[in-house]
Amino acid sequence: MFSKRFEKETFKQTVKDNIRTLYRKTIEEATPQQLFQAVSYAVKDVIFDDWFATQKAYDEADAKTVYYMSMEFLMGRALGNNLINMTVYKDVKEALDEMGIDLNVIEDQEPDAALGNGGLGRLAACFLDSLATLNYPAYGCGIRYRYGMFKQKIENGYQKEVPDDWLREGNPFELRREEYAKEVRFGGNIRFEKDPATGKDIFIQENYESVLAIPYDMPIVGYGNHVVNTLRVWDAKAITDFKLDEFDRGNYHKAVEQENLAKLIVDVLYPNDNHYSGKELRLKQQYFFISASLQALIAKYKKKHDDVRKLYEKVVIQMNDTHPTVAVPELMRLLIDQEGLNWEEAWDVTTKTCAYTNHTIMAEALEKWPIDLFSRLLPRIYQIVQEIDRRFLIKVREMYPGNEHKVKKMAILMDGQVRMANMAIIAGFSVNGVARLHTDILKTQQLRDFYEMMPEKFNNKTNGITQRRFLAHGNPLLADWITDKIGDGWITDLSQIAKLKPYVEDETARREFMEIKYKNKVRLAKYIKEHNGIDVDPRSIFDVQVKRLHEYKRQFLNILHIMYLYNQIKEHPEMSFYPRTFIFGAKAAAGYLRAKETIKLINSVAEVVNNDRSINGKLKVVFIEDYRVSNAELIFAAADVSEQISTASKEASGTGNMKFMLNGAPTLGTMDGANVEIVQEVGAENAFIFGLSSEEVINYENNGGYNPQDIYFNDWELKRVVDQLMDGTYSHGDHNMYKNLYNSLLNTQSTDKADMYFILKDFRSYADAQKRVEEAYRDQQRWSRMAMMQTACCGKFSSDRTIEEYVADIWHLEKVEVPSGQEE
Ligand code: Z15
Repeated sequence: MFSKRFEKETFKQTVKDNIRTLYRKTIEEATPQQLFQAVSYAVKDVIFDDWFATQKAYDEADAKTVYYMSMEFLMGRALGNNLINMTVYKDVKEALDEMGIDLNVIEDQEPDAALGNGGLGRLAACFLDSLATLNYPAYGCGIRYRYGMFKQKIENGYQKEVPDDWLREGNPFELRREEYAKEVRFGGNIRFEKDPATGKDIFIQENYESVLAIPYDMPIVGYGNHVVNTLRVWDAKAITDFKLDEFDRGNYHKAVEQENLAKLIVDVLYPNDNHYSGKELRLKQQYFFISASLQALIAKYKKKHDDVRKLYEKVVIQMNDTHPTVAVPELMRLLIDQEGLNWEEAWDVTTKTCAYTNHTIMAEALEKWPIDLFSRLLPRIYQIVQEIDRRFLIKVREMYPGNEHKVKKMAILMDGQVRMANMAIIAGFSVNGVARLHTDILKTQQLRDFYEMMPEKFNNKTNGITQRRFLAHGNPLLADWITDKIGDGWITDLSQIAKLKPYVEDETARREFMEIKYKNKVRLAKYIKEHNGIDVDPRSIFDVQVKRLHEYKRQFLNILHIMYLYNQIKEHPEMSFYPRTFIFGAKAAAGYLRAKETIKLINSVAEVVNNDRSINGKLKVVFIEDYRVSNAELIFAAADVSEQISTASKEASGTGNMKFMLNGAPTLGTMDGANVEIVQEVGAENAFIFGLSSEEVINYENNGGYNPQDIYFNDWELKRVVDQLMDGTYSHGDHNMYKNLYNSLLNTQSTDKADMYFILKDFRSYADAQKRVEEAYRDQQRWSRMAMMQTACCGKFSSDRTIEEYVADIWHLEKVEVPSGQEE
């Protein structure tokens, strides 16, 4: 039905038939959710044909495959994106229109697949989209969490977490593959024997608990190329095949325990972004999906190949941060204990197969498992880690004789902990950072010793985003306009978007561009009215900060500045001030006190400011509830200003910054992460840069910080804002509501360093940059040039470019052409 030409009438009939067979209803009687299911099943049918054709083509080509191992895949919704990539979105929209069905309403019925926290998980999702679009054989491997990222409710200004029951209505875009189930074992003890025949050591795990891992496959549709790759997420089920004897209490208890273990393992995504929590269950999750994925990949390899010593010729494993690093010793275990390789052979395979991406320099994100926990849960894996460590330290001592300082810093096992990053670097053949600045900081600071010992492993892969979801789907008005001007090549080759540059000097084009922005602001204003009950004026500047709530991202700086502006407007009502709408969206990890207090502060400032009639609507503050991929698409399209204000050196890359740029919003930001490269592409005159540089920050940090009191007592306007945290202005007179935030700045109670994130230090510089934003916006000709330049210069930031770099430097894959799976 979608084959050569979209067959509208067939499609309409299929939807009708689906409604009838699934629900015994007519189109008119069906609920929107039922229509979503019916439409999805019609689409799924076509996808599945291409899916099997793709796997067949890969099989025949015997192509090398990348396995992207990740605890997170922040996919968002599938239906609209699949239609875009199948290049039938408009046809389907039209067909449904004729049936009196609004595709947008249908899309809104789909829950987001929120199997991730933030940037790291969304990056994985963008990579899968690009891999499929670029014809590369790839699997995403992860966990099918029963509950994904929590839903955020705002009650009385506070965040409340509600479980995300995303599978409640069933997921039309998944396929359960019971036939590929794998057993995964935990705990117990290792018995050591010598094989009497061969004299080889054998290791037998005893008294363990085990679960059965069941894969669910989700199709990843490439753009217009009939490629459908696979995201394989594992569910857990108890193994119940041993005989349950009613007199055998041991067995019974074990059965119940395994039942519980299975349920618990895949129950919920840990809601921490950039923070390690050290929970045993989290390590179980990691080992669970890694062991299952590796068993499956080896089994698949062995179907066509008999020498597992050459696994690396057909398989490459990318470890998305340290979370999947247990892949290193697990691959060693499978190769040695199951496949009969000796240590040297197994190490050769493992170190030619595994590569590692680092996503942060934040110390609190580093995974360091307590050895007692690690060895109890994974006894055989621990033995292997010990041996990897032992052999590595021999090399270190060879290279740096007498330098025990190096040993201490580089060992995997140290001070009772297993340091996962060290293992990933030692075993990986590639170590990459995610933006130029980030990689440079890794080489010269965080990972300096490793870089000096093995410089050839280190490389940079600046992140990217998919223009298919964040422009073609999220901003259809702009997408059509661009295609009108330069053709649709940008959809699969974003470098072509530079062809817009000449239009920057075309006044009509600029007006059209700004009219589209305005329409998108109206669309967002409507969403805000419906979901937050707040009226915002689409003619005001939409100044947006959407991302996870974290101290280093400095939402606190943003809201303090809003408090400062409010004081100014109140004090100088005659002062000219361009109306501004500050928009926030952010989830805080459930146990992160300061982050939660920041959300409350934003909402309290919003309440005061939005209800103060004396300021004539000059200032509005909106906190968008439950920020997630689906509403992000609306938000980026409507933004005027992109807030990227992390403390320099802390944001490894950022990817939201690129989504704003793509949609024509200039960056107001620090020289951090990929902001640096954005400024390079768009020109310093088209960005609003402020604050300490990363060198300055690192310098202060190496010298014990700075003294915020010096600023506090010398800047009375800023002091007044800080004092307002404690004087009840934004708390109905409660003097304690923001005490944790207040203390974090001035360190009157806190155990941390005062103002660790340089908020007071950067405040004036930020306020100045905000002034420059206002000046620029007042000049609508200048602003429209600047806005268009963002879109015209964002070519570098496609995840297609990023993936091509991974392929060229790390993965070495070949493209496979796939015929349509539909009979023509
Ligand atoms: C996460 O979202 C990121 C890094 C992490 O180590 C963890 Cl645990 C979660 C983010 C970075 O903070 C962000 O700067 C980067 O753009 C993103 O990963 C993708 O690389």
